[in-house]
Amino acid sequence: MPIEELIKAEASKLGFVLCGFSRADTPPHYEAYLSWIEAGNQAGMNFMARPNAIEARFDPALLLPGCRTVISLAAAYPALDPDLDPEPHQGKIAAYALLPDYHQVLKDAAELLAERIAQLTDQPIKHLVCADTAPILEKDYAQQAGLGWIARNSCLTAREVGSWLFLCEILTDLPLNPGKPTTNSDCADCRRCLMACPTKAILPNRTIDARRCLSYLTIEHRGLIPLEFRPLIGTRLFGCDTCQTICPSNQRRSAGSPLFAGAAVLDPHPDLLEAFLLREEEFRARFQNTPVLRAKYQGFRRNAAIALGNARLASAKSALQTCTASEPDLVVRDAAEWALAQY
Ligand code: B12
Ligand code: SF4
Ligand code: SF4
Repeated sequence: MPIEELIKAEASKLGFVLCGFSRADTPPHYEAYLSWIEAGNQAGMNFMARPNAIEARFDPALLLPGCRTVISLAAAYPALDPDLDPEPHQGKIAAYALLPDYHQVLKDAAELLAERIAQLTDQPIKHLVCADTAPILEKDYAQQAGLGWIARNSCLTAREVGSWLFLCEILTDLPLNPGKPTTNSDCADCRRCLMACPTKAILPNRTIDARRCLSYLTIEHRGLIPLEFRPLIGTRLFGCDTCQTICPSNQRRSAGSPLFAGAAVLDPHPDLLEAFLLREEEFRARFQNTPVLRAKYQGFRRNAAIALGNARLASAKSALQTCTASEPDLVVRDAAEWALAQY
């Protein structure tokens, strides 16, 4: 059996649902990334625009000297049950964040795969694992390797599993035969994600204006959220799944990769008032080792206050009033003041 097939079989045994190979060349849509940065679409994510990150995305050999192949891997996470609508007093956490932190889970599995590749080839290989941890255009390489297409909602989408996927790569000096890039997309004339996006953050070239995206605003953005977006946040506490939930490619519900089998799963719809009242140590304990920590305590409570304002929960009014009177954190206090003004 060719080495590429053996590697795919090992990847599948380790719990990856997709695996493919591309040459470590400049990714085909590198220019689109440069224009994206030039237009400021990265918002406050300065790590997307640092000069060394811009260079590394052009040439993976700057991340791994001698790099010849990018092995793209994908693991699936379970989508939320679309019939399970939250109650008015409940918030929403995006599906990807309900599991143990994918950065570590995928990295560990990819390191094991690299070890097995070295055994298969009977030679030490130089390698670097990237699991949303390095300046590399992950979706572009995945599409080049034939894992799926970049859909209009900007997500890498595969026929078998839709877009509820995490991506990761092994950069290696091993020369492997590249796969066939995915050239077709199932989007055709569909525009559902464009219509469903509450803030119209999806750009015509399948990229996202992070300044408008609720995923960015509730996860990455530090400080006050601009007023125009606050009503559109609805009851989202962390992340946004709207442009994926609406997508016809996602209508088959996958159970997720074996990589996450048996893992503890967070409640996707926590009680909003309880979330708002969490103390810092409770926040850390509840979301320990999950992506939710990325919002930090301040961001999470800011989001919870805005969600309470949008839900106009009578039971939360006094907690919001107490917050406006005595909360030392200006960002949280501002969100609580805004929330009270919505009643
Ligand atoms: C920055 C970032 C964000 C930002 C910006 C989103 C974005 N799409 O750029 C924010 C915080 C908003 C975000 C949100 C989310 N993210 Co994010 N994010 C990233 C990150 C770190 C970089 C993405 C990037 O480089 N953006 C810059 C733009 C220019 O590049 P691009 O998005 O790859 O866009 C390419 C295409 O548009 C293509 N292109 C350009 N023109 C054209 C034209 C055609 C016809 C075609 C086909 C393609 C094409 O070229 C571009 C360059 O490669 C990646 C990890 C990584 N290192 O890649 C994860 C990543 C994209 N995120 C991921 C996830 C899970 C999410 C969320 C679903 C989380 C959530 N539920 O809230 C949302 C989805 C939002 C969305 N609709 O994209 C996954 C996506 C997996 C998948 N199936 O695609 C990734 C790959 C992380 C991972 N390793 O699993 N994210
Ligand atoms: S909703 Fe329609 S246009 Fe948007 S990504 Fe899915 S198939 Fe493509
Ligand atoms: S994640 Fe939400 S806000 Fe961002 S592009 Fe998709 S639907 Fe729009």
